[in-house]
Amino acid sequence: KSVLRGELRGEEVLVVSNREPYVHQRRGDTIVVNRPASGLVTALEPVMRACSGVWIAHGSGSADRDVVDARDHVAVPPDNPAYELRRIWLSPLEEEGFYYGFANEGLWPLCHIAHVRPTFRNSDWEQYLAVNQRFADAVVEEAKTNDPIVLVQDYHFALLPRMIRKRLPKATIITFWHIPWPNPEVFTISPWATELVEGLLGSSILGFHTQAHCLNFMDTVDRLLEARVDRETYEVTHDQHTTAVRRYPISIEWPPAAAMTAHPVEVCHREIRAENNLPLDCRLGVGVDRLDYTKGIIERFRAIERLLELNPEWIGRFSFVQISAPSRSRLDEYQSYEAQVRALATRINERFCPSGRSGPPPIILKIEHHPPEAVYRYYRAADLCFVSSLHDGMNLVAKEFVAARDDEQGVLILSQFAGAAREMPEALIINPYNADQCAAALHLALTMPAEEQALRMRLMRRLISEFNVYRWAGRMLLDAAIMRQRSRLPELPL
Ligand code: GDG
Repeated sequence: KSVLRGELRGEEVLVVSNREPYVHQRRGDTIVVNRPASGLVTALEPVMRACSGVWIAHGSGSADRDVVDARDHVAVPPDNPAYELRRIWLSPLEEEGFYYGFANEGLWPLCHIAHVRPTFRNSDWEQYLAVNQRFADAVVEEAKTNDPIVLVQDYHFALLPRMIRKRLPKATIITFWHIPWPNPEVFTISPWATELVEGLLGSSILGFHTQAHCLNFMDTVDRLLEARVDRETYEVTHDQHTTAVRRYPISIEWPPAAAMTAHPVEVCHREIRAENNLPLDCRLGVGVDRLDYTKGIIERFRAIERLLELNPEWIGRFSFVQISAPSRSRLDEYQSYEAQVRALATRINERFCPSGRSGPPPIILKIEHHPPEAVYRYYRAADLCFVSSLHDGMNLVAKEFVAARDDEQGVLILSQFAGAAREMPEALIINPYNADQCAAALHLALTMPAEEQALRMRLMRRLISEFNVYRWAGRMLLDAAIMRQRSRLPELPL
């Protein structure tokens, strides 16, 4: 944290993200402030606290301004204001086209290999363009200097870097793409592939979670544009501007906030089983995801079914709690995914725990938002955590489970298709499409000796303690600071 403060001293920092770090809701005459559960907010909040800049975000509840506190500028955090939140209110048409349409029906499936076809509509593109322009206007309005550091977050704002660059040519623009970047064959499916890539190349630094995503991006540029792509220095020069393409694997807060580990592991173990009507000796697995088709929840349940087929000794002795926060539920694809998840859980439970027969069901499905402390109680109560993403930029749940286990027990089963698998090979790495392999991993996890669990857990905890979220933000800002210092050097008369 102190490194961050040092690098940021005297610099103006602006953050742009779709989601706001605090949601202000009206309850009668009072205003209740909530912090949404989001890895991105956790990662950037310390940066903003350190530099007292401005965070520009889409005001949640745009559609219903009566229930939100509709001020454009608010000082946050509410208890100890350190920076300013500037909210952009989107009309229903803008929200539909920009957020639901282009970002989440177009770019999200385009960038994830999850076999859901992306939908690209002209009307969505127009809103995406217009909303990116509105955010660019807001950045220019909020900037007090002509060379601020601007941190642009995610696939909602691919066009923003270039728009800002045109109006603030001296700005240092760091863009972080939180989701995977696919290969050029896939990316060029988008009718606006060239515009998107040109937009991103307005950045000074463009960050991804993995080296593979950096390389895919550079290959895409090579395919689409007249640009110089240097695969040794990871730099792309286009239109006389150079963008450094860098890997910055995101992480989580370390140590976790005290409230997350306030309940001793034994207490969590006992209470969570009691709350779910499970016997004290019932083995427990946990999954935590937004209810999203990229997370492989169906494949996870099939693996549990396969475990019970292959190792029937676990029937009635193992339960899996799936916590799923509803997400993007206005979209058909998400509604139908939820229906499939519910139907599969019911079928598996009926098969192994028919109604009338007592005993723990194989799957306990909780489709509702849980406060982060409640999620951590499950992490601490479980024997294993199962992350089965079909494709995932990083996956913070895997890291949170490890951070939660200060008792050095518990087994992480982790998809080879999540960025996190590159950093934590000590997890049981699986292919979520291979039900038999996943079932074998579940059995292995349930029978793993305590010493081996501790050995694996210690290695993963060491990684996260060192490469925590402050390091993620700090490394990006340090690279930006070096870039700025270099650009201020006088030109040599040679
Ligand atoms: C994108 C990329 C990348 C989930 N359900 C509940 C809940 N969560 C919390 C988890 C975790 C966060 O949401 C999810 O983070 P992930 O990283 O797993 O996934 P995405 O939301 O898809 O995030 C991803 C990330 O950006 C950061 O760059 O890692 O690859 O797709 O913190 O705990 N939290 C609460 N209740 C829930 O029901 N409180």
